[in-house]
Amino acid sequence: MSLFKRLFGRGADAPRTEEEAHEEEQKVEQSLDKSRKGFFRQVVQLFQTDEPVTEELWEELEEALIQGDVGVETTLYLVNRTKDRCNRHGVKKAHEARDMLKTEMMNVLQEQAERPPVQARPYVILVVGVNGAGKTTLIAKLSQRYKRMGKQVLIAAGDTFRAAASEQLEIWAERAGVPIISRGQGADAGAVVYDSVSRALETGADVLIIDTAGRLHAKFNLMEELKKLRNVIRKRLADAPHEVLLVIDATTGQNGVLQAKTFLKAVDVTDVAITKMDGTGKGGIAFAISQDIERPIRYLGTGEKIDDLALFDPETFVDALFMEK
Ligand SMILES: Nc1nc2c(ncn2[C@@H]2O[C@H](COP(=O)(O)OP(=O)(O)OP(=O)(O)O)[C@@H](O)[C@H]2O)c(=O)[nH]1
Ligand SMILES: [Mg+2]
Repeated sequence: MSLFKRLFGRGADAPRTEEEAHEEEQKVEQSLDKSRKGFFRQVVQLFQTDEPVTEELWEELEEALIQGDVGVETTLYLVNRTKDRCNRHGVKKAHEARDMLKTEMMNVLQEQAERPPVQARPYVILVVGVNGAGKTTLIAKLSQRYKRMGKQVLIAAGDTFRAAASEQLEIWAERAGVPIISRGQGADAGAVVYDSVSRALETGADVLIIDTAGRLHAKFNLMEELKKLRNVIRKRLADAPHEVLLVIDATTGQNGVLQAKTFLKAVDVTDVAITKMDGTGKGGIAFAISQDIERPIRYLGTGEKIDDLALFDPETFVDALFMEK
């Protein structure tokens, strides 16, 4: 199936033409340059040969995957599933095992079934994640993306804690050409959020994207604040937020995944965005995230610029890792 067909209907910001889908594929491929040169080079080499499949091959695969931030548990799971698949299919040579591995890698990423797109207006997205994960940048990217798809977007500067956070988002809003509700540092985040939902309702906005803090003053609990914000949204719009997007920085490795897990319990995370894939040689983190966070990966951040964003597609991702370039 073509990438376009796979992405078609995946929500209001999915590519609408073959060309757009192809551009997106290229972004994913480029963002995995470092991983292909990094941890994945060895994996590809292991499965290029005519050599018989041996226990040693599996051990070396294990080592390479763990090096690539796939995580011990996910690595063992993946290797065992690949071994089983090879046995079932009577695979004897390393290069034949390659397709078995590819299939199981895709399966890991596909285990978290995609949510069917939710129809709502305004469609409210609450963006959460630890500080520096790339939330604000992602919001800029999403704003531009939805706007390009003909949607009327509003953004809310719900991070009122960090100095200059609102200004940073204001600059992005201007660049993307979308309106913003912002009251600057020190304002009550709940009030900003409440106002933004009201404004979205009044103006008939299609999409409202809400930024949140990644860190608060020691005397405030971030998770409690986020719950509060979610409740404020619900007061104004009972079925919102329609998407709670957890942003995870690919360069932070296993520790980043562990930190991200704390958000799962506090707010009902629906989807994950992995940022800075271009900045790591250990893109195996995507597999660990899929297994540990147990939410579909919806987006991939592929660079610092406003259009460095792709919808995450398991097949494209795995193909790009195996690509010879
Ligand atoms: N290379 C690369 N850099 C990124 C990407 N996404 C974000 N960044 C960079 O990561 C840094 C932090 O991004 P922000 O968007 O400010 O992160 P944040 O989560 O809003 O941070 P706080 O507001 O402090 O909680 C910035 O320097 C971004 O340019 C990406 O996909 N690739
Ligand atoms: Mg921010």
